[in-house]
Amino acid sequence: MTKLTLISFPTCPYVQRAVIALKEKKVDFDVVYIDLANKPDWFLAISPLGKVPVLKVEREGHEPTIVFESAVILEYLEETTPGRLHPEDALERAQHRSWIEFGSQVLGDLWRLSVAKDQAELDAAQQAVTAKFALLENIVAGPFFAGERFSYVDAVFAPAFRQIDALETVAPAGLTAGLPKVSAWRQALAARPSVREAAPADFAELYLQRLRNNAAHVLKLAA
Ligand SMILES: N[C@@H](CCC(=O)N[C@@H](CS)C(=O)NCC(=O)O)C(=O)O
Repeated sequence: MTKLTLISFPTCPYVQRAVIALKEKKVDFDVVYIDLANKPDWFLAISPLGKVPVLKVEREGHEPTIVFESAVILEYLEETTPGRLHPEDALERAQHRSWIEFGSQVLGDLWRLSVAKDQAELDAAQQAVTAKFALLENIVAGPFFAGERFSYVDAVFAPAFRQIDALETVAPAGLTAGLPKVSAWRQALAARPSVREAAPADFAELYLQRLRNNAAHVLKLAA
């Protein structure tokens, strides 16, 4: 019997990837939230990069083991738990891993968008996001990334779309405007139970509060 504990932060999009995967695979796990602004010593002792998510794996007869980096956690879960979220074919699997990395870059762009202090920084981040979604418009099969089957690429993009949903409640930026396939994908992901359950109900408020605390330029565009 293996016990899994996910060390988490409520609004972290990388944590959400792991939560979505665990829920899709119907695997039991515990969650421990930490305050990233005041990281506890026990966390710093087990987390080499000081970042969440961290997965603590406790197997009978073994010392607890730490797995860090969300993409690595997803791979570990794929190899050890039922329910396939990667394609069977090695080349397709490699492509999905490439798009997972692309998803991380989108999160980086969204981070830059959320901390932009002026219009020039905001424009640059916004253009980086829209250019990546424009590229995806030609790749997404629909309703999910690779068709009917939900995959890890979906688990990776769902938290990015959740951030955009929150952002667009106050400062419509049209980040997926004019992209029908990406927009439909965004809607399909928002409706998926594992995605809905992967973040707190007040996610949008928590996310926007962080933007307010950072005096984010994007909020100044709000009507
Ligand atoms: N590459 C990492 C990124 C994780 C990450 O950036 N987590 C953020 C929260 S969303 C974090 O823990 N930041 C704390 C810090 O950098 O001090 C992953 O995929 O797991």
